[in-house]
Amino acid sequence: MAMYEMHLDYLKQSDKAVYDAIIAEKERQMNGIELIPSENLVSQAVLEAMGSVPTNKYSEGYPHKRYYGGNEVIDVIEDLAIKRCKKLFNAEHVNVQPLSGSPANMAVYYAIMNLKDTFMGMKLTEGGHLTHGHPVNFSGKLYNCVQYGVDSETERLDYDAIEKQAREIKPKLILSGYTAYPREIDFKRFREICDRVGAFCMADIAHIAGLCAGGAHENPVPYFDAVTTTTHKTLRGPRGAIIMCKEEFAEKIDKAVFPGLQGGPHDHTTAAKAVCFEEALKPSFKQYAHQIVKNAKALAEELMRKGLRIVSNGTDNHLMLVDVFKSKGLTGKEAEHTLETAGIYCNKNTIPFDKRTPWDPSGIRIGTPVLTTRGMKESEMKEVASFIIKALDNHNNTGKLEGIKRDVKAFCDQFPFYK
Ligand code: DSN
Repeated sequence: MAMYEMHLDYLKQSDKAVYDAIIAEKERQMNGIELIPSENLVSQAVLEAMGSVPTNKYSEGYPHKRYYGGNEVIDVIEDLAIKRCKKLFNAEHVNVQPLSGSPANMAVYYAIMNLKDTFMGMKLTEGGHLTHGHPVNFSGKLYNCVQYGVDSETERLDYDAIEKQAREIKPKLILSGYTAYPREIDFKRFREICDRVGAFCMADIAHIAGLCAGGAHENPVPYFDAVTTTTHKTLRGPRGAIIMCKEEFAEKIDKAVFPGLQGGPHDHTTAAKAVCFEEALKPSFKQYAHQIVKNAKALAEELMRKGLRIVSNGTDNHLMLVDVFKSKGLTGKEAEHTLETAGIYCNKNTIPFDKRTPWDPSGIRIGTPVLTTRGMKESEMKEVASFIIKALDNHNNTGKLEGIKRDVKAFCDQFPFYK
């Protein structure tokens, strides 16, 4: 199992307050069961690339066509990132400059749609993201977003209903890919729907990019018009994003990223993205991707066996939604706080057709990327499920929760990662 050292010697001497806070955060990450499905632990190589001198450079433009001098080495870095990413996802064109997921989505909308154009995205409360057309977000304010959701019985996507809606609405763009949807997405069906209604076919695969790259889920990149993803979730790279698209949309999308929406790219992050893509091309990444799914299935099965209701009765990917309100009479906020007191980290989350509010919903969202990166397998998922149940059952007993936190630390100590 990987075991990485933190090189913070100079920081320790020069700024003890920040050093102490970083070490405390490392300890928190190492001592707890991290179940937030959008988080991960990056390799030392990614960490080192992030903390390196390309952070000093300005390089507006694209490789070999920059608005600043002195970019010959930055060009090498960005070319490497692009080449590796194309290979990893079998992409025709890649832009590695988006600073994060929201700007990446914004760039594609900006390139493809005019203001007030209609597009379709998933409701936030049923698994979509704010940038998928929520009314408080730019995507819902600048464009006319007609949202789709899941079926009320199955809590899964109903592709026929989505097609019917698309035929009526005739959107300019249809977005698939989600942040809290536990089932495999039928990307081929989305492509068909887009072709039938003449819509631009886009996916935001931020959550499942590592599963797509590792062969555990279908990779839509070769046949979608554009696919965005953050690089720091299951893909296990630095915080940032990329856009992959068909060659015919490359110029428009590149222009939307720069100069349309961003200035200088973060070249140290580009270097770390290149490192992440190379890591993801290794055979061990395939094993990791498949193990994430095996672990999530094992965790969901064990939690259901112990009486928790899991939305859609399980998972096909790295995450699941637990209906803690129905199962345990706790709100999502109470469950998140209870688990945190026991050293188990998750996030409160709405479940489909939630009658409660997003600030204090009925569910929690949990997932297995971090635990898988730490080397845990199906048998450990049973122990994780036991910790979760024990904590929820002792939600009003702080002494018990603190005891569980000590046991959680002893459990996590068996899977060291950063020294
Ligand atoms: N905030 C991310 C998540 O947790 O899913 C989405 O961007």
